[in-house]
Order: sequence, then C-alpha cells, then structure tokens
Amino acid sequence: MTDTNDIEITAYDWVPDMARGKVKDMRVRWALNEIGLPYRQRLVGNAGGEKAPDHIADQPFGQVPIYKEGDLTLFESGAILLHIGEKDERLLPRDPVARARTIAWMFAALNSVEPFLQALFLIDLRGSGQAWHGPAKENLRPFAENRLRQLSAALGEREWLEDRFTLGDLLMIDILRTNSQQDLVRAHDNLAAYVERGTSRPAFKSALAAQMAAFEEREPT
Ligand SMILES: N[C@@H](CCC(=O)N[C@@H](CS)C(=O)NCC(=O)O)C(=O)O
Repeated sequence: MTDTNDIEITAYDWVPDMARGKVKDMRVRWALNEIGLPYRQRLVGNAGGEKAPDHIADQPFGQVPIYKEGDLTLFESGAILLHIGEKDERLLPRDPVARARTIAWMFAALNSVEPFLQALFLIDLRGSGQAWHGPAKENLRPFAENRLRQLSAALGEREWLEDRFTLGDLLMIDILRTNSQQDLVRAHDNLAAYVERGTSRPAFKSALAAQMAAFEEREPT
C-alpha cells in the first residue's frame, strides 16, 4: 500500500481540560508506539462544533481519529486499530485462534462494554438538574455494573485478557480508563490493576505526552 513512514493521524487542536488525554486518537497513537511506527499529526479545530468540509469528507460523523496512509483514509478507531494490527503480530497475533480471540475482545470492548458506560455519560451530560436524571441513572447503572462484573470475572487474576498483551487489551483499557464512570471500574480491584498495568506501558505514556503536547502548543496566550 505505502511505506509506513507516511502515516498521518488527525486529532483536535483543543479540547476542554476534562477531555485531555482521553480523546480517541490516544488509541491510535498508543498502538503505533507499541510497534515503533512513526506518524505525523494533523490537528483540526472545533472539537465540539461544526466540522470543516474536508473533515467530514474524511470522517462522515465529523469525529477523530482519522488515519491516513498513502491512498487509504480510515475512520473508526476499531477499524484503524485492526489495520495497524495487520502490520505487526505484537498487536494482532498471526496464529488464527489467537487472532480471532483478539478481534473478539476488540468487539467486546466497543460493543459490549463501551455503550453501557457511554449511556451513563450521556445521562449525566444531558440530565444535570433534570428530574429524570436520578431515575434514568439508577435504571441504567445496573447494566454497566453487570458488564464490568462480567469483565472482571473473565479477566480474573490474569495479566491480560488472553495470554499476552494484544489490541484487545489496548482497546479495553482505553475504554476503562477514559469513561466518566470511574467509580464503577474501580469497584473491581483486578480491573483497576489491569488499567494501571496497561497505562504503565512506555508506549501508552508517550502517546499521552504527544496528545497533551498538541494541546499545549495551541493554548491561547
Ligand atoms: N466510534 C468512533 C468515536 C470517535 C469519537 O467519539 N470521537 C470524539 C472524540 S473522542 C469526537 O470526535 N467527538 C466530536 C464529535 O462527535 O463531533 C471511533 O471509535 O473512532
């Protein structure tokens, strides 16, 4: 397709403090760092508002991350991570069974865990001060609690979801660490330790530093 020195990721040039270090280009930066692939960054504005036409052309929903490599433009962090995983078996095992299990955990992170945590975030975001806020949260919280309890049981005392670190862990840990319901995650000691293990990896730390540096560069004086 192209030489791997030609990777570009799109990220925001500014987000509010509470979102810094948590924007989803982190996943992509982290994965690239794990396998030592360099990338350029394109910083775009208006994280919370109307997106420029060239942004929409690259990402139909006007979100980040966007990944470009030669003639390929990719959106959706899960798809981007799978594409990066194809380059290096440290992220996506070549053994067919291990590979299928890794992909299953990636889908589980995006499809079985994140939506329940995201629902609670949206209730908090839109429901603050509204009469329905408390009841809605009480009604939906058990779904998220149940998923985290099940995840905690599946992880058990193991270091990673399978027998070694893969993209399944990278995605799951990113979702566990960035969601707004940290009390629910920390209710499980093994999940808290799992997040700590993942975020202690040098590749994660340099991804975080790179995202934060991008914001600092553009901080209004
Ligand atoms: N499903 C998408 C979600 C991406 C996403 O939520 N991006 C956020 C930043 S973390 C964004 O760009 N939000 C601004 C918007 O939706 O307009 C993915 O995994 O790539």
